[in-house]
Amino acid sequence: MRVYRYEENPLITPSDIKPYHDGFEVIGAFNAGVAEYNGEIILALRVAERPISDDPNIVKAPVYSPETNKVEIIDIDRNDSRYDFSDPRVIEISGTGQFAYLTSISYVRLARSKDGRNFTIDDGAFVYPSNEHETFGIEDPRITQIGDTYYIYFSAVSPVGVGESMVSTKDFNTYEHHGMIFSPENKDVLIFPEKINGKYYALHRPVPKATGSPEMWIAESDNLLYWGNHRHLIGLREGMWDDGRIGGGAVPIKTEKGWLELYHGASKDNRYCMGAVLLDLDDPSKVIARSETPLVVPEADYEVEGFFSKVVFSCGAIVEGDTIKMYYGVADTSMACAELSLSEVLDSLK
Ligand code: MAN
Repeated sequence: MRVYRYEENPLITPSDIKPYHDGFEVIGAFNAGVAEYNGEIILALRVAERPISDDPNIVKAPVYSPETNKVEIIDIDRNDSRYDFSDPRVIEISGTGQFAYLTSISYVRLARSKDGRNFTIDDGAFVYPSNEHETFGIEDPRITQIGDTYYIYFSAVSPVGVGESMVSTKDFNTYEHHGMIFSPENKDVLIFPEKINGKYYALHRPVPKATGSPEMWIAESDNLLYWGNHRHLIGLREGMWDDGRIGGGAVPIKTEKGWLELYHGASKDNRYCMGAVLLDLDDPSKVIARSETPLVVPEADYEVEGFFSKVVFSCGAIVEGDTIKMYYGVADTSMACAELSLSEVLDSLK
């Protein structure tokens, strides 16, 4: 597989972004949703900001308060054995696999470009936490354009779980909030860009507890808000690149051979790669083919080293002729873009 990584990579890094919160530092500008609007490419960045701690023994957890519309900071002693600090992203409750707090708070900020390589970053936030389901932040936005409306949906994180919420905009200036469309625990929702046989479709990724794994499902809707007819789509594959967790990545791409979904797969040791699955054009619950080996593996230094290393994670792509321009977050830190040949990707699927 030929993968052409832009010379300008990483295209956007935390140092390009002025913190939105006083006393915070930007630690990530990554996992952006992608749209074309007014002759420009828009990246809806997940910007993660962390309170600066002067004391190495204190970890500061930011929590948004819907009552005050401000972020409050909770100080946690690094020596407190009730917590486990080994995953830099979270403050885990020791031995439970669940987190008490995140170490940063994310929101959505826009970057705009005419050439797809050089971006100007908007001042301030575009979508900012606004309710009790978003107190730990909003993450990993994807954008589906239907007509003149752009649906932007993202993980809404709070103490009651991680679900998927949605807003819509026509102008990337104001938006309407539609609330939570998939309840916890669910992430990695991808809404198809058109109705198929009269229904909207979405991929989603629940995290079952009693039995089952974090795998990809598909659902239908008449109105983009209420989803049903949930069916399991694809699962983990033991011993392969995607045996840890999988989830949808970019908005499904319509091709002659079927709907092409670029998805992420993590191995058991948390290496995140991008691969693809091809779904039937008339019935996307039918799987036609899938990547046996990943299309893009973290290898460039900016993909291997960062806040959370060895991650390539796409939330959106643009297709021009045979070229897929895949925008992707690298190492939970920055944004990059790589071009792939659509026909080569389709031919590689088995
Ligand atoms: C995981 C990671 C983090 C994210 C949390 C909450 O731990 O994806 O980046 O903040 O989940 O969604």
